[in-house]
Amino acid sequence: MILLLVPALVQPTIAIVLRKEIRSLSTDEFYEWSTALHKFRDNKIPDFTFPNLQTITAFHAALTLNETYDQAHKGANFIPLHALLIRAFEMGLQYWYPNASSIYWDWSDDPSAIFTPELMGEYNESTGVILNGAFANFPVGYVAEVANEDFLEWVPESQTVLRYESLPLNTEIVGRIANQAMYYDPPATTEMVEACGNMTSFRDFWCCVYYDEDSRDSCGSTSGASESRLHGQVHGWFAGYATVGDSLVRFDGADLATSPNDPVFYLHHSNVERFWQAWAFKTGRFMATIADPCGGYDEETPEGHGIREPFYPKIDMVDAVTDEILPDGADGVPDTPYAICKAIYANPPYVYDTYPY
Ligand SMILES: [Cu+2]
Repeated sequence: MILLLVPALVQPTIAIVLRKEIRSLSTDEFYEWSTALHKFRDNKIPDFTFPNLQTITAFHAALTLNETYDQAHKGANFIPLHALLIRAFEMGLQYWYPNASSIYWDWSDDPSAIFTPELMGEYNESTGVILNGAFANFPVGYVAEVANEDFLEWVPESQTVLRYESLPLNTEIVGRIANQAMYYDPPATTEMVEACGNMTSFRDFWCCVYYDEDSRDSCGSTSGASESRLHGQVHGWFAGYATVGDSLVRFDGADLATSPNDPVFYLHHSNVERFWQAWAFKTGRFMATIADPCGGYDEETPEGHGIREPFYPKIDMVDAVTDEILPDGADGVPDTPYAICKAIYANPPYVYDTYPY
């Protein structure tokens, strides 16, 4: 007992979070995680950049629907930006339940197996309504309504669009119709996941994760390229479509604007982050330099995705998620992919229970 206390007295220790696969949680652990998620949705955390779940959704939407470019997808920024979002989510949950973490969903292993009453819930296969479990009839805030919240004061309205009039972007209650083979390929196999682990630069790694094999040559192009079974297809696979009138509408989990409304978003992106950390431990950190802490970041990445290009909207986001691990924060340093790679490679605040390579 004394031995355990001594290190804490000598120097403040940094708690490194262990992220586990959703199916390895005990019943109590899943209960605590899902309860924390509900609290994060329903309450405001004082003095935290992302005081509730909807703020993460709105921030993701602001980056994605930026009038000039999608700063969250289709470019190298995709990996660090989503890493940051799930870290923010994790810290939000920890406010309500200190042992919570950004657990992940290893969809390369029997992906349907999490849609059970004990975990993410069964769903009605024609309406998408979640029938049971912790997220049955899980209501979420409209992004358009979230835009009225105080936290978005830093969004200059003239430049950021939170929803397009022509697209029905928001689903009031999260729903899903997983396994729609007619629209989406199933999630990647372990072999496909492992292939990305062999990439020798950050650029090749993110291109492998984001694009379908046939489209990787056009990595970074904003049109005409199809997305991979490691990310985009997985969103569509678990969320699916709803029929509204004569048209098919994406459920939140597959909608670029509102995907973080669906708790499965965080499970999926934590899995993607697990790939990144595995790649970083195997390759990235050995290639990292002061100028390029990501380890081979794409010089020719699309506009909005440069390694030192600040996120827009500009908030002190990196500080918000790194203050805990870097007591001085990164004050004065713009929020960029550079800042995230530097913070997370140098001193990762989380690790995973298993890695794919
Ligand atoms: Cu996204």
